Amino acid sequence: MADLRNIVILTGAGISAESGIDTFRSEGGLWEQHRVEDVATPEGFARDPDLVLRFYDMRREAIQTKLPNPAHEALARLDAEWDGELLIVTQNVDDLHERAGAKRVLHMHGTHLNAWCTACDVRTPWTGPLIDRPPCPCCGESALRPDVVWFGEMPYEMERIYAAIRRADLFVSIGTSGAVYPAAGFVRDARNLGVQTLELNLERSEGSHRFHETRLGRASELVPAWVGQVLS
Ligand code: BJW
Repeated sequence: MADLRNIVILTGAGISAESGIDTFRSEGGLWEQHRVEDVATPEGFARDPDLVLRFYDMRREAIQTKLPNPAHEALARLDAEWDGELLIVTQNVDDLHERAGAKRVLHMHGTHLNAWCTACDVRTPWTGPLIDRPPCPCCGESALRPDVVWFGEMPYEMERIYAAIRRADLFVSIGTSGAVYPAAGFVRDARNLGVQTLELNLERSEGSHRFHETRLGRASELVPAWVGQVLS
């Protein structure tokens, strides 16, 4: 690790699982309880906005009762102590990285804690429900939706992510199934650029064969151990 300076970390639902937040594709996960097409596409929202707003109101309320776990805390420690470049690209819409103290975090699939006004295009911090169609604090229109990225929509800040991967010496993927693009393609992009790649996940993922190394286990154990190794 002597030449290690710039690190990009991709996190997914698995890092928040031990905080009590449901993953998507595990047994009993969110996509077993709800049809993706109904709750995570713009078409689903247009068809039945009440269903979608209730789904996100329920999850927005739930995440505010959850706490960061040792995996979030270890990444926050790495962020605080790492002198080189570091970017934590999270697919998660919870704020557990930030509540653990991490600063260099990018939410590529948006966040539960913003509302996005489709009338004036302004994003506003939001912790309450949206089901009653509250007015946008900026323009007054009742046109707020969750500020999350649904299938068919463009994830946020892709240029910044690719720029960080181009400069990286190490790409680490934590707690993601590798089922959703473009995030699932980052490991291939990194490898094509000669970047070292490491996966930390509970079980082998769809993309495991693409990584130089995969370590299997719980994020709350694997991540603090890896961070300790990097900082030692
Ligand atoms: C643990 C653990 C523990 C458990 N410790 N580990 C064909 C090829 C390529 C691409 C496509 C294609 N067809 C369509 C596409 C594009 C599409 C896509 O990828 N579809 C796939 C289904 C194939 N992608 C998109 O549409 C994206 N946009 C896009 O491509 O833009 C370009 C474009 C624009 C316009 C037109 C055309 C193209 C957008 C994707 C948006 C994803 N949104 C969601 C919802 C966000 C809001 C919300 O939260 O509700 O994002 S879906 C959901 O999946 C969520 C997650 O961020 C994302 C990834 O899930 P994640 O995090 O990996 O969770 P799981 O549950 O899958 O996995 C958890 C893992 O943790 C597991 O492996 C467990 O084992 C592990 N784990 N406990 C460690 N304790």
